[in-house]
Order: sequence, then structure tokens, then C-alpha cells
Amino acid sequence: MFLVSAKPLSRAVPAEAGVLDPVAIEKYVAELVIPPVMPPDHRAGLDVYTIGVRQFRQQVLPRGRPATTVWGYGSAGRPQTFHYPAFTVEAKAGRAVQVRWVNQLVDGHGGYLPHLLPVDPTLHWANPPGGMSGRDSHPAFASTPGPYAGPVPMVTHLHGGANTEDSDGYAEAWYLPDAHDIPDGYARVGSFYDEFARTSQARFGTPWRPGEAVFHYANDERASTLWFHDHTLGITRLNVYAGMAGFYLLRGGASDLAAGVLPGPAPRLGDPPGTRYFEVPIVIQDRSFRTDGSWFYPPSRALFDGFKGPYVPGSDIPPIWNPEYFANAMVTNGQTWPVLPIEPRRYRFRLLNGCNARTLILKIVTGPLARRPAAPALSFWQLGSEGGCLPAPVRREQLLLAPAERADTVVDFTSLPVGSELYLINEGPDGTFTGGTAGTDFPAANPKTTGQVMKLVVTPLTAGPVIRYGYPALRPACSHPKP
Ligand SMILES: [Cu+2]
Repeated sequence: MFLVSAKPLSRAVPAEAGVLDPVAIEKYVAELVIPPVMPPDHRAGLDVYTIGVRQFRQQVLPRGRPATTVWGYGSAGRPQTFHYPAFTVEAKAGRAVQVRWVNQLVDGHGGYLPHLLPVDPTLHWANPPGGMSGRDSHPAFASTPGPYAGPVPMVTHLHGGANTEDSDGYAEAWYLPDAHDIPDGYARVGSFYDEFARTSQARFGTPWRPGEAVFHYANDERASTLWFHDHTLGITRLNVYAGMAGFYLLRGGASDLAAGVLPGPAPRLGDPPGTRYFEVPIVIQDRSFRTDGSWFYPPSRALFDGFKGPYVPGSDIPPIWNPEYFANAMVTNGQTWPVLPIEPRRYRFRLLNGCNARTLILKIVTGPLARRPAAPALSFWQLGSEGGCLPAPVRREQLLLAPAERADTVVDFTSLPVGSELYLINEGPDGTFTGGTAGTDFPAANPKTTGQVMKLVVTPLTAGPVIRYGYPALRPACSHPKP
């Protein structure tokens, strides 16, 4: 899914004017956003959604600092549902979901919006300007071009889904928005789009309209934590960085953990404001900002390894693309360094590493600036991974998550006095992870910035049952079919 190079060359902090110093960003101001549930259009035999991608402003940095222009998904008829990361799609095992994914990256007049981030047009990429013959290719240039400023392709991949190919979000099945000003000669769709539109319509009878694709998910796999994100050829890294990501939780069936055994609830449709949740999805992403609040992503190869050219002609080094990028701040559920008030209960945390290249090593500790490697204050009980629940819970002092990996965990806060403060920290490296232990084999991430993720503050217990099950007595109810 993400392109990961083996070269241990990358630097975490770009030496570029106008980049916001992450040390200056106030931490633990905003309360963690727990994404609500994505509302379906209707549920009639299957769950039917229309999910668009739009450009909007969101307070990613703490209040008092500028908002950030982001791209995010939402229910197309409900403007208030657009958020980065997306509201969560709740799916049931054995019950199909249909999503009409709409590219709404247009302005108020229906004209296309250019990318928020620098697109390197010299890569093997979607390449709409190449037209029908040159799309999804590696275009030739006589001299070094600037970034691509045209209409932006998208196609959504359900990561972890057992999808048929016409619904999988193939990198070459992208499509532009249905804008009125697409330049003449541009390809409007990728080279697999038309074939998939035909096969999908033949199977499901649902036509794909311009600027859209209709994907069907059978949900006939094991219950697990899935997520969706953009997957367009050659710009996946940029579309995801701009904000195109969300959770898709598949529940139920013989492979799920027994209902009522684990901490909950998770958000449900129609919850009144202020509802407390004890199952919380958490996506952690590294991001850099400019001082005006906009996303920063390296606009030049020189920020990767200092190579200043020649690019085209003269070498085959792409002028803009960075093989890997490690941003300098941590964003969790769409906000820098949030705080989560917790009760002295057990919580279910579904953790997702949504970074482009950064491997996370997560721990829960009592002080954010503790010497690395830090002594964990609490363990994670890992119940599940990308493939669904494990044969038995595993106690982990730390969680290692590579990009796109998920861990389904329970953390027990029941013994903590009200007022206790804990921190979710990251001891993965500020660069390529090549194995080993923080402090021995590589320096842990900067304890002042990328080495911190989220604060947890214990607040008084509210009404509601405190489930008194215990580990290791808990036995998952899932069945593991023999291979
Ligand atoms: Cu993926």
C-alpha cells in the first residue's frame, strides 16, 4: 500500500523555511475526537452509502492557531459528517455494504481543485494529462517540470478487505471529479476503471456515474479492524497525507469476540452528545505544518538526501518525490497531541498506524519526557490484529505497528486514582525502522515531539456497568478454522 524504501537516509525535520516548529505547538489542549458512525443512505438488504471526498478546513492544531485545509470523507448528503479522519463505517459480518465513492474535489463553481501537496509528475503515476494512451505511465519530460496542478484523481481501497477486484480500489482504477473544466485531452479515468465499471454493473446492476465508483463489500471475512484510504497510482502518499483515511469496523459472525464481553460501547448512530465511549478507534499519523496551518510535505528531492539535481534531463532522480518522509508532529484522530479523559475502567483501543513511512512503538507511561526506553506504566492486552482476533489475548508492554497495521487492544485503568495522568508515547525511530530496540539499535523518536502521541487523564467513574471480567480468564469466543 505505501511505498517504503529500504534506504536509511531520511531525516525527520525538513530544513525548509516556513515550517512550523513542532516544539512550539501546545500539547494536550483538545479532547480526542472519537469519530461518530458514518450514516448510511439506507439499509435495505444491504447497507448503502454515498461517501464523498471534499476539501474543507479543520482545527488540526490547537485552538488559537490557524485551521488546516484538509481532504476528508463524509456522507455526501450531510455536510456536517465530513471529517478527517472519516466517520467510521460499521459493518456486520455476512451483510453486504455498497459504497458510492464520489470525488468531490471541486470548488464552489464546480471547477476542479488542485492538490494541496506537491505532486511529482515525473513518476510512474496516474498522469491524467497523458490522455488515454499516456495515463498510468511514466511520462517523458525534456526538462525538469514543476508540480502537477491539474484535477486530482482518487480511488478508495478498503485495507484488509477481502474485496473483488472491481471493488478493491485498484491503483489504475482512479477517476477525476466530474468538474466542468477538465482540460481537453486529459484522461478522466484510469486504465482499469471502464472494465471494472462494466463488470460491477453486470454483477450488481448499479451504474457508475462520472466522478464516482460503486464498490461492493461482501463482508464474508473474519471480524476485524479495517480502514479505508486513497490508493491512486503515484499519489497515494499525498492523498492519504491530505486526510483521506477512515475506519471500517467489521463485527459479528463466528470469528468475532463475544458481544458484551469487551469494553464498550463504541459510537452508534443517533447517540446523544456527551455519550461516553469505552471502545475507541485511534489513528496515529505524523504530519508537518507550515506556520499558516497548512500541511507541509517536502516540495523537493533535496529535502530527502540533499540531491539538488540535475534531475530531468541529466539523471533519473525525480525532482520532487521523496522515497520516504518522516513528519515532525503527531496527529491523532485529526488533532495534534489530543487528550482523552478516561474513567477508571477497561477500554478497548483499536490502534492504527496511519503514517506514510513511520513505524510506531507505542507505550503507556507516567511521564511524557521519561528517558527512552521508558518503563511502561500499563500493558496493552492485544486481542486482535489485521486478521481479526488472536487465539488468546497477548500481554504487551509495547506495541510495534508498521504503516497501515492495526492492533485491537484492551487497557485496564480500573486501579488508577482520579486525577492520574498517563501518556501514550512512541519510541519508534524518526526514520526508517530496520529492527531492534530503541536506545540500543536506534535513537527513539524525539521525546519532545514525535515521541509523544496522546495524554490520558483519569476522571470520576460515571453511571453504567463496569464490566468485571479479567485477564487471563477472558477467553475470546472466536473460532480459528484450521488452514
Ligand atoms: Cu492500504
